[in-house]
Amino acid sequence: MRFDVITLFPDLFGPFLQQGITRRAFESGQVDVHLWPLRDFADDNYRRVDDRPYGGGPGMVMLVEPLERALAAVRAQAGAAPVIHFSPTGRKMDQALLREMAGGPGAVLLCGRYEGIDQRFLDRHVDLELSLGDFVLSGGELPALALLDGIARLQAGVLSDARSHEQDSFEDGMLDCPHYSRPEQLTTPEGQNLPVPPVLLSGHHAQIAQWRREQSLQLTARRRPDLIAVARAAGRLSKADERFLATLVL
Ligand code: 9WO
Repeated sequence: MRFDVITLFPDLFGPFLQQGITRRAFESGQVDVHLWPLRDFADDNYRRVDDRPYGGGPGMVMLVEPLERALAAVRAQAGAAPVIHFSPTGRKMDQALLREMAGGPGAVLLCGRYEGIDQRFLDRHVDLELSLGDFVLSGGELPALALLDGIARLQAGVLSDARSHEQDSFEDGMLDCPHYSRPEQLTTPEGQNLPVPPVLLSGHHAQIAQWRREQSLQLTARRRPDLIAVARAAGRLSKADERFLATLVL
């Protein structure tokens, strides 16, 4: 799958894509990322890609023409993948969307800066607007990296244990259970002893699976009751899940 990133700050991408487990997806070419520095598509000696907003007001607006030249260059190499723009006005990015995209052809990722992009470019070329949440950043680069990271780790062979993302929060619509590792007893500086939940040391795989499911259900019911309602409506809660949820005092 191929991603073409149009950005004023291509240097932000390299270091991130070259670190950690997702590096494998990028180095193996499973996820092929091409960076398109927008300034290369300016048409004047000052490499201008922005100008003042009509109607006045603060800040600068990204110009249509350099963006159209950049997109034409992408199209000449990459074909007709959908164009994604990152903005708080977009559809909330979620794990279902990442799963869907992880099996697809890729996309053109358009990273805005300054006050934003001339609306005429957005109207003509953007297929999908994605939001990470109700907050404002200084550019679309971090949301683009978040999408690339989320998709890279879903590629076959990227996680060392193939089943590792079946346990992730949201893969089954629930929040992930808590995790513990050594030591078995943690002594805090205040002299408290914090043991690992005993069931995890028991070796009873069925009991461990049940404990983890119940921890997931409890955490989800407390923090994200909206996700419980969705899972229930979709028929993804078992009778045992419902019995356990009925015992909870939230
Ligand atoms: C910013 C903005 C703020 C409030 C309502 C709508 C908005 N749209 C944009 C916008 O498209 N901004 C461009 C991209 C240019 C300035 C930096 N940009 C940006 C994207 N800031 N914050 C985001 C973003 C993207 C996805 N999820 C959260 C924030």
